[in-house]
Formats: sequence, structure tokens, C-alpha cells
Amino acid sequence: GVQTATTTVSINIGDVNDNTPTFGSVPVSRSVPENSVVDFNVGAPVLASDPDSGENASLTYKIDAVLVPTSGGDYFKNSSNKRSNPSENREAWDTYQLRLLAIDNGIALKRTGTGTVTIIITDVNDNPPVFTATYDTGISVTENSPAGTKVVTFTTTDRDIGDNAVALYRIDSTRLNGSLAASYFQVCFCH
Ligand SMILES: [Ca+2]
Ligand SMILES: [Ca+2]
Ligand SMILES: [Ca+2]
Ligand SMILES: [Ca+2]
Repeated sequence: GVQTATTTVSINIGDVNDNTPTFGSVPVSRSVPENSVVDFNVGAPVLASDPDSGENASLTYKIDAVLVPTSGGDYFKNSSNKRSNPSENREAWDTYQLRLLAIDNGIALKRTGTGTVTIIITDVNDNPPVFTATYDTGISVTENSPAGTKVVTFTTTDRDIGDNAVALYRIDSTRLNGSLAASYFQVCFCH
């Protein structure tokens, strides 16, 4: 008679590297205070995904280029996560855009995805207020002037932003004929 036999064969469907790593579509940004130490960590790594498996989904990351500004700005490096290497001055430039690469480790073919990350340099109070003019000559006031007579108007600028650019004024302890200058003159904030 006819003899039959059955057996079970398992077949591994080998993964084909048919997926390119992709970064998310949502814009990603990180921030770092200006003047930060070398190797300051700018935060969580920016990751791509790859639905392949094994080496076909094993990703290596690189910073490919600084898109903004178009020259210079070479302050950032890639390690296990993104780190910055800035002796960075917000007053010179406050936003960088980097192009990232995610490269899978496909054996026959490596696929590369690109993404961007924006690095925002936040302000540190590293600039003093600066008077916009010198006022050491040509200021006079008539004797016996009524209290409140305006003697001089001055302004200052500060290259920082926000609270770091707010100036308070007071008259120092200079004495005039033995009396504090501050007993004769006051600073007011008038517009
Ligand atoms: Ca892949
Ligand atoms: Ca600065
Ligand atoms: Ca300041
Ligand atoms: Ca600053």
C-alpha cells in the first residue's frame, strides 16, 4: 500500500531591511542655558523608529549638519544622547537647528532617515546695565529749585532679556559738602 509520513518544518521569515528609520513629525526642541559647561546634557535623546528587526533596526545617530545658522554653530555633539559643547552666547545667537541622521545597520543595505532638532539657548544674566550716555558734564540746576525739579534723564540698556535686563537705580554714597548726595537728589522712574 501507499505509505505516508508527515513532518513539521519551521521556516524563519528572514527580515528584509525594507524600512527606513523615521523621526517623528512633531517638531523637537531642547534648551540649554548660554555659557553652559562643556558636555552639558541638553536632555532626552531624539530617537527615530524602525519597524524592522535585529540589525535592520539597530540605529546609529549622527548630527549631520547645522542648518541654522548656515555657518558656524558647531557647538553640538552626539553621544549616547545629544549633548552640547557650548561656550555659547545667547546675545550672539539664540537658536540653532541641527539635522540628525538615524542609520540602521542593515547588512546588505543601510537605510538612513533624517530629522531636525531645534536647540534654544536660554538667557543667563551675564551682562550689566550700561548707561546710554555719560552725564558727567553740562548738567546744571538752579539753586533753590523746588523739590522735584528734573535735573537729568538717563537710560540704560542691557543685552540680556526678561528680568535679567531690568535695572534698578540708586544714588551711591557720594557726599557733597559732607552730606549724602542722595539727600539732595532722588532717582525716579518716570516716563
Ligand atoms: Ca530598517
Ligand atoms: Ca551672553
Ligand atoms: Ca543683565
Ligand atoms: Ca545673557
